[in-house]
Amino acid sequence: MKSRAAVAWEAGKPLSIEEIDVQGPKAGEVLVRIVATGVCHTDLFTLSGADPEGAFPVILGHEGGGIVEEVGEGVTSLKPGDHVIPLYTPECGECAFCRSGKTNLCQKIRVTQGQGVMPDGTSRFSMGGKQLLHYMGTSTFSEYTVLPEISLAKINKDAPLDKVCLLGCGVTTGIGAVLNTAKVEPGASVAVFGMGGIGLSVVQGAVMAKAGRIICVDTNPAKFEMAKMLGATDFVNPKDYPDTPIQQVIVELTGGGVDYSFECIGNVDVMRAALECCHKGWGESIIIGVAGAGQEIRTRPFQLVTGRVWRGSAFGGVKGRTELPGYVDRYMGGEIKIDPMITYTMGLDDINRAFDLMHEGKAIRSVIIF
Ligand code: NAD
Ligand code: DAO
Ligand code: ZN
Ligand code: ZN
Repeated sequence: MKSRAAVAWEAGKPLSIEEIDVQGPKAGEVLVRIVATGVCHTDLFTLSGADPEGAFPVILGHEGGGIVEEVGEGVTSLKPGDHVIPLYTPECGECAFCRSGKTNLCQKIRVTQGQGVMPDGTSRFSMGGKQLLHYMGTSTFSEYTVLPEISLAKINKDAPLDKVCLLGCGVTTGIGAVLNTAKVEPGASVAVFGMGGIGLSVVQGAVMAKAGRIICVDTNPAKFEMAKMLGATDFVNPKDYPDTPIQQVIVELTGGGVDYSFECIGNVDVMRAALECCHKGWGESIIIGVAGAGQEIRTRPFQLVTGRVWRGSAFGGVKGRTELPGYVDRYMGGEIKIDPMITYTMGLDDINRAFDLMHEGKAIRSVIIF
């Protein structure tokens, strides 16, 4: 079938709106009509060429909401008409990782997903006979996309897909990092570095966890208004302290450091500051940001010897098929806020504007409506 899609032909170039060919679903696969998709910093990162796994030409996009159009042979858990959120972290329920009870990083299709193809090693996308790659197993910048059954969470049909699409990455990643990875306790102090879609969702998670002090750090003070509206208590712009390392500013502000910090930028120097602003003896720092290819983190080992802990979090530690429907219900019940995060809505033809707005620091999230 034909599908309108934004194609990334090569790194560093704008996306091209094209009419592509999409092959129907094979066994264990599902054809989905994407209704809406968010544009996340990770799409920008891959398009820039900094992503070590980035391969081209590719259909980017991983923050979608859609409706099942057709299912392949053997698919039992989904049927045409079901509303779904694509999962870049699938959940097979059978692999050692899924069964461990310790991680959400299902490995069942990890190798082929990383190569930009379906589990049988081939792509469902092409144009003029030339193969186009899948991205993160989701490729939501195409009106029609094909995913493995294990990469789809079935959700409440009443939920607006142009809002809950953000649960496919940003909002869930931030909230889950607080509730699942850090397990922030009531009254705990929290520092959040970077007030994009991820950092603001960490703020939401910290409010849900009943954290005491929620300190936001961003070099763009325009981001603080939304953080305050979501319940953050303190706001720090590193540019206001040109002579003091930001970790020292936070240690002094809190009388010893925070209980938990979250790095939501992808900057290895900020990752160090986020660890070192944690309280001696127990402070934990969670890395969410994705750093560029080849970058490394540094600190003095004594920071860890004296009780600070470094952790990482992917998709907020959330198991998509079992837990994401509950996130959708919490949005429907008013507990999770998504609408204020959507700063721009536009059609597919304007998708490059969404990338420009993110570059310029003007968008929290742009949502593309097909
Ligand atoms: P974003 O670009 O919207 O937000 C980043 C924020 O950081 C901006 O507000 C910017 O002003 C601020 N910032 C930049 N440099 C700074 C500095 N030196 N000090 C303080 N603030 C600074 O990005 P996003 O969409 O929120 O994504 C954030 C990161 O999370 C990215 O690296 C993205 O790839 C990553 N990510 C990780 C996961 C995961 O599962 N681990 C999921 C999604 C996104
Ligand atoms: O299992 O080895 C693996 C990789 C899982 C992918 C997790 C990706 C999380 C960070 C990427 C940002 C997503 C938008
Ligand atoms: Zn994302
Ligand atoms: Zn698995």
